[in-house]
Amino acid sequence: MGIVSPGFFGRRRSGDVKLPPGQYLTHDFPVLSAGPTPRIDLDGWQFYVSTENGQRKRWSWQELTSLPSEDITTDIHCVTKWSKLGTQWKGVAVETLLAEVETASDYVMAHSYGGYTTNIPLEDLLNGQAWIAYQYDGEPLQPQHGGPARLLVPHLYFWKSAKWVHGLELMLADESGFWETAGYHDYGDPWREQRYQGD
Ligand SMILES: Nc1nc2c(c(=O)[nH]1)N[C@H]1C(S)=C(S)[C@@H](COP(=O)(O)O)O[C@H]1N2
Ligand SMILES: [Mo]
Repeated sequence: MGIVSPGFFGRRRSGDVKLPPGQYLTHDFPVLSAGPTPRIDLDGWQFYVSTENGQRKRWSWQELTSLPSEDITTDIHCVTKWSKLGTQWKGVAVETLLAEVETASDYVMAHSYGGYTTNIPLEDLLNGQAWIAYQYDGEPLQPQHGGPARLLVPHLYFWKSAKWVHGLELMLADESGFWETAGYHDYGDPWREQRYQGD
């Protein structure tokens, strides 16, 4: 018999759930919004990616939802300490959208309808780590949770998952978004408990 018993790692049994430090488990789906829920009609809805050259690529609702989509099952972690396991989403991988633009940028500002912003390193949006999600639990994403579509970046604290996402601005230098300017951590890795600046 080896030193490590097979099956010891990678299991998810109740009572054996691994949460990031300081987090607790919730089964409901809290709503956290810094302002009112914007109502965006799908005919006027648009998603864009802008580059440091002033290039701007745009997708209508019809165009975005016609792109290849992925089903995502993932845990989410809010900086206010709730975590929710095994949430189910459908959306378009950010790399699918970024494949259509040329950029030398390493940083991204996500912009939401309503004015919310949050910054994320570009590499954290690639390689199956981030989506423009438009379904939750098999249903259209509800307005209070960011519908019609939100950014989903589940490996970072959930404030990085901009609801009512409107576009991604590619930037040569890092800049702070809404909560980052207010003292939240620039990066926000829940496993390193990067809640606030200096963590
Ligand atoms: N546009 C926008 N996106 C946002 C927020 C917000 O206030 N406005 N709050 C963030 C925070 S702090 C969290 S925890 C999650 C909450 O998402 P939920 O309301 O679907 O749980 O959305 C994030 N995205
Ligand atoms: Mo949050």
